[in-house]
Amino acid sequence: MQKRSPEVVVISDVHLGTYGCHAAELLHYLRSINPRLLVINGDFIDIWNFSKRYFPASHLEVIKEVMHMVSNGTRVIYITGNHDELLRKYSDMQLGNFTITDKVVMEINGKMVWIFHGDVFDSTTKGSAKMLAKLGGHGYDLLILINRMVNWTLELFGREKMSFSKKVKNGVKKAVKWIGDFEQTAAELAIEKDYDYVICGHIHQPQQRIIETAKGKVTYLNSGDWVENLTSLEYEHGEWKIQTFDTKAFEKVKVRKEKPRLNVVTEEVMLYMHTLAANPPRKAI
Ligand SMILES: [Mn+2]
Repeated sequence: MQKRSPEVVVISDVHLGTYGCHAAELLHYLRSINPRLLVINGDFIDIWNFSKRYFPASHLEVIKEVMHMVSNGTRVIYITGNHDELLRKYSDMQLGNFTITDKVVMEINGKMVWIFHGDVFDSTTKGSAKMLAKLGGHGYDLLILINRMVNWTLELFGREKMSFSKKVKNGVKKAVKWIGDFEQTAAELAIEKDYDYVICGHIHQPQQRIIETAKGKVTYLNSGDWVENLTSLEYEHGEWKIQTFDTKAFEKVKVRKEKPRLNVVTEEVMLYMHTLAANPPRKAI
C-alpha cells in the first residue's frame, strides 16, 4: 500500500479506552498516511472512562502508531480535550517532534488557522452543550454497547445497520440546536480574532463550511470523531477536506494480540497517570 502524504492531518475524539472507539479502523487509516504534521485535537485517550479497565490491544496499537509517526519525522501536536484534560497539566511540553498544548494558531500558506478542541464553550452555550457532555460520558458508552448488540442482531437477519446515537443526537440537534450554537460561537470568535480558519472537535460532527457574520467570515472545520463518523481533516494542495473512512472497503483484520503484555487491565497505566497528575512538571528554565 502506497502511503498518501497530505501536508496536515487533523483527527479528534478518538476516545481510546471506550467501547465506542473504532481503533482498528483508525489504525488502518494512520498506517495509510504520512503527513508532515498530525494534529490530535482532543479526547484522544478517554481518561474519564478509565475506571472501566477496558483498554484492548488495538487501542494501545493506535498510541504506538502515533509514536511511530513521531519517530519517523511527523510533527505531532496533541491538543487536549475534556476527556483528557488531565494532560492539560503538561500543556506546552515538547519532546522532540511531539508537543502537548491547549490550542494552536498556525499559519499555513499565508492563512491563519486556529485549532482547539471546543469544550471551552460548554459553560457558555447554555444547557444544550451540557447534554452532549453527559452523552459523552457513561450514558453514551452504554448507548453504543446496546447499539452494537442491536446491529449484531440486525446483521444476523441480513438487515441494514442503524445508529442509535446518531438518531439521539439528531433529535437533540433539532430540539436545542446545539451544533449550530457551537459552530456559530467558534466562528464568531475566530472572526473577531481575524483568523481564516477555525478547527474544532468535541461535538462529533464533521463539518466544513463558511460562516459569515456582519463582522466578516471564516471557514469553520470540524474533524468529527472515531466513534461514529470515522473522519479526519486533511490539508493538501492548498485545500482542506473532510476524509471519511470507508468501512465497506475495510476488512476487519484482527489486530495481532501480544498476550498478555498488551491485552491489559489498565491499573498500571492509570496509576502512572495519577502519579504524574499529582506532580506537574516544573517549567524549564
Ligand atoms: Mn470533547
